[in-house]
Formats: sequence, C-alpha cells, structure tokens
Amino acid sequence: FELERSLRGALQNDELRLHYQPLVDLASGRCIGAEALLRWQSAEHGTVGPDRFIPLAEESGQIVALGTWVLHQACQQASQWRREGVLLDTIAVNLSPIQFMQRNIVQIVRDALDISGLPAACLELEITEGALMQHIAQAEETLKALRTLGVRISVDDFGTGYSSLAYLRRFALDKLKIDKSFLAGLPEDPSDSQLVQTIIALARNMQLSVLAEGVETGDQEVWLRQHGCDQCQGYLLGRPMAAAAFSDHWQAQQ
Ligand code: G
Ligand code: G
Ligand code: MN
Ligand code: NA
Repeated sequence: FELERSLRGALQNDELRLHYQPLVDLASGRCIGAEALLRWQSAEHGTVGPDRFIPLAEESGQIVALGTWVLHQACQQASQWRREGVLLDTIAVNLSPIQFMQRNIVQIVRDALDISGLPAACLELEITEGALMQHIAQAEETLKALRTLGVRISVDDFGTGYSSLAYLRRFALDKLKIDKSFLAGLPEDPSDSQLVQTIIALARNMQLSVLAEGVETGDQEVWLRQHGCDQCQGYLLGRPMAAAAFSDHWQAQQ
C-alpha cells in the first residue's frame, strides 16, 4: 500500500526514467534501435524494478497514466535522437494488456506520434501473447487500426503464453520476440535449440521477423545468425542504459 501510494507521486515528482536496450540486426551486427524500459528511482524506496511496480500499477489502474507517459517519452526521445543524427529505425515500447485494451489506445498512440513528430514506422509496440488472446475480437480490431497508423507490432515473451496459431496468423503482426527463458540453454541444450528453431521457422512461415531476447554469449549470437534469426537483444549486445549512455553507445558503433 505504501509503495502504491508513492507510485502515485512518481510521475509528478519526476522519479520515472526510461532506459534503452540496444536491438541488433544479426546479419550486419549493427544496432538498429532500442527497447524502452521503465525505471523508478523513488525518493522513499530507492530503485524499484518494473517487476514490482508494473503489476502494482496494473492493479491500481495507474498503468494507464504511466503507460501514456512512457509512450510520449519514448517517442520524444527517439524523435530527438533522429534529429541529432542518431537514426534509429526502431523504438520499441511495451504495452500492458490493460493499456492495449483501452478504448482510446489508437488515439493515444497517434497523439504520441503527432506531438513528437516521430515517423509511425519507427514505433514498435510490444504486446504479450496473453493480451492478444484474451479478447480476440477487440485485439484484432485494435491491431488493424494500429497497422493503419503505420506502427509495427511485436509479440513479446513469445513461447511462454498459449497462442492459438490460427489467431496469430489472422492478427496484423510484424515480429515475434522469443522469450529469454528459451535462450538459456542455447546452443548446447537440444530441447531449447529445437524450440528456438521451431519459432524461427514459424515466424518465417507467417512472414514475420524474429528477434531473440536474453542473448548473453557470443556462441548464442553466432548460433542465432546461423539459424536465420533476424535480430537479437541481450546483455551481450548491451544492457538497458540511460538515454545519454545509449546515444554514446550508438555513436561509438557508427
Ligand atoms: O527492464 P526489466 O527486465 O527489469 O523489466 C521487467 C519487466 O517489466 C519486463 O517484463 C518488461 O516488459 C516490463 N516493463 C518494463 N518497462 C515497461 C513499460 O514501460 N511498460 C510495461 N507495461 N512494462 C514494462
Ligand atoms: O518482458 P520484456 O522482454 O519486455 O523484458 C525485458 C527484460 O529482460 C528487461 O527487464 C531486461 O532488463 C531483461 N533483459 C534484457 N537482456 C537480458 C539478458 O541478456 N539476460 C537477462 N537475464 N535479462 C535480460
Ligand atoms: Mn519487452
Ligand atoms: Na520479452
């Protein structure tokens, strides 16, 4: 309760920040963008991880305001970077299932693009399988409207939910993000590597691009490139970092 009360003040007190984790194209090895990840530096509680406060924000309804702030902030930052010559192709933003099901989510996304001036094609929204499969008709409609706006959609933590392949195919999607739990045993573990190959094949089959999360070793990166994965993300390629550190990281690799 204490934490929930503090969270209410976090926005006004300017205690929230976005960190940015590199997204890397496997073929070229180049950083092509970033996933925005929310951080809370609480005056009262110190650093609180999103694992703790996102569920709290979802229960209390604060996720709507937080999520809108994240969208605006990420679009502003990406747009500013692009004006400064940090030309990322992709800024990825996580949408909570509750946000995704908001009636006016399309308008909220459109506003964030309009106000920031970020091209829609640069914005990628990450939605979990669970959120997509919960209210299928509404999800389908929202995805279509977002597609019309020109933003891209990725399925986050793919493989941990229970997607119906029939619906996955019907939805307007662009990318599968393979959950990091499947990367842990790569490349040695035969069952993990079979599974990752299966997801890569599934993505190909549905004409989706595919990204592996949680890449921590060079062997994993090599294996993923050899097996036709498009992109990767993980501590090997870069930890989530503050905005200034991300733009330094970008400049250093150019
Ligand atoms: O960055 P980290 O690994 O600590 O994130 C933990 C979890 O919090 C992840 O599941 C991530 O998707 C989620 N998360 C981080 N930032 C956001 C955000 O801005 N919105 C939502 N809905 N979830 C987020
Ligand atoms: O659920 P989602 O994929 O949005 O969350 C991404 C989370 O994964 C973030 O909390 C981020 O800090 C974490 N993460 C990113 N790269 C790695 C990695 O290489 N290993 C591990 N264990 N976690 C990672
Ligand atoms: Mn994510
Ligand atoms: Na994920």
